Amino acid sequence: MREATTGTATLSETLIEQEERWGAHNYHPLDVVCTKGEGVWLTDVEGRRYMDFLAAYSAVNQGHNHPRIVEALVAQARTLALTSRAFRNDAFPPLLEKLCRLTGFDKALLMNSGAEAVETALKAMRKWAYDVKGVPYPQAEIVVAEGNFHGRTTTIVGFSTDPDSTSRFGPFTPGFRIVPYGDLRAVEAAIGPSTAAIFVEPIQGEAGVLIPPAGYLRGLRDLADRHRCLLVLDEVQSGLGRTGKLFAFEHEGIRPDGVTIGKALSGGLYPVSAFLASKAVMDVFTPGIHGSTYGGNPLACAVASAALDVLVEEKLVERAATLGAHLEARLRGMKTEKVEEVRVRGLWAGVQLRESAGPARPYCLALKERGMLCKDTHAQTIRLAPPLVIAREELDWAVDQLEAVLA
Ligand code: IF1
Repeated sequence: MREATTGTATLSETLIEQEERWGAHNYHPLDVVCTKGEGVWLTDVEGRRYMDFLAAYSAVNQGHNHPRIVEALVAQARTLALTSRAFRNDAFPPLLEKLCRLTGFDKALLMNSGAEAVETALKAMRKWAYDVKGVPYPQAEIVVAEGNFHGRTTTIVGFSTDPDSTSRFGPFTPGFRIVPYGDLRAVEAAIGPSTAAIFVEPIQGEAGVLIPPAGYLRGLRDLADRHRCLLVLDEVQSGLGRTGKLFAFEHEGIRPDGVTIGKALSGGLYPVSAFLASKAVMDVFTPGIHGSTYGGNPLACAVASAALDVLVEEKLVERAATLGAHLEARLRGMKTEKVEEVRVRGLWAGVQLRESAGPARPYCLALKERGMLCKDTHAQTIRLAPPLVIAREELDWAVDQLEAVLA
């Protein structure tokens, strides 16, 4: 419940105070209290408009409150929202087919959050190792990368190397081998007879939009094939158009055995995630061994179906490629002494500041004052990820703002 504004406090201040008083302090958000979203724009409770350059970490690739996805959500909510998987529903089968045909994977398993899709993938990798590869139980190992971000469950944070994620949440799940990101030799050295899979992000998001050396994914594919283990990629953030391809792995012309997606699968309207895989991998799941009350519910399926239609029909993947090239050229052309490195893939960029420029957060605060919202990561990187529906002029305006605060 919103309390009445008291004294001279603004509505924003009142709401922030209420949140701090009653909520857990597990975030440190920018102090902008949003109340409305449309396309690339967010409006706060004071009526100020901001261009959204985070896009809810790529969940709103299709733009905020895309009318077509909203329509699908409302229509389905009026009809049938949830059955659980104890019964079948008529929105689920068509979504499965659409998803598999679009992505080229044999089978899909629907969950809700990205972390749940990752947990599903981890279970699949391990069970495949026992059932198909013949690894002695329970010795399966999964090779993962330093600097990874795959979600917040206790198993997932257990193989994180970020002290914030792991801090005092142990004891952790065993069976993970952590190797430096981008280093094929380290991966090969970590592979043994009990290796179930290699599991990485094709581009590391939280680590600061880190793009691995050319040939890395192709090398991982090759290692997985030679050592008879799976290659599974986490495309929860990089997938569904962000990098200028439907999947980031397409940049190296490879196909993994499985992939996790989430975020933009619903265009930001509802939590929907999935694990997509080859039949050989997905067949390790048998009735009763994995699931979720909300996974594959009609509302989620209707929303995801519309979100995929928007992605395809509005050619958002192609758009990310074209505008991404423009973004890269503009970022590289910025007149500033403060930038150490610019990393761009599609409409996804990490602008890494020099040590001397200080932390990224004050620059994000300055951008907020100029009407542009983005988020720092790893202290010295400004991360840019606008909705893929952004117009070229809007993109130019945003880079102008960035250039101004970095001048
Ligand atoms: C938060 C980061 C982004 C992800 C990949 C799985 C998940 C994520 C590659 C889990 C989630 C989020 C969650 C969000 C912050 C965020 C994030 F900075 F922490 F790394 F996007 F860059 N795989 N990423 O990036 O998906 O369970 O959250 O649906 O506040 O934790 P989820």
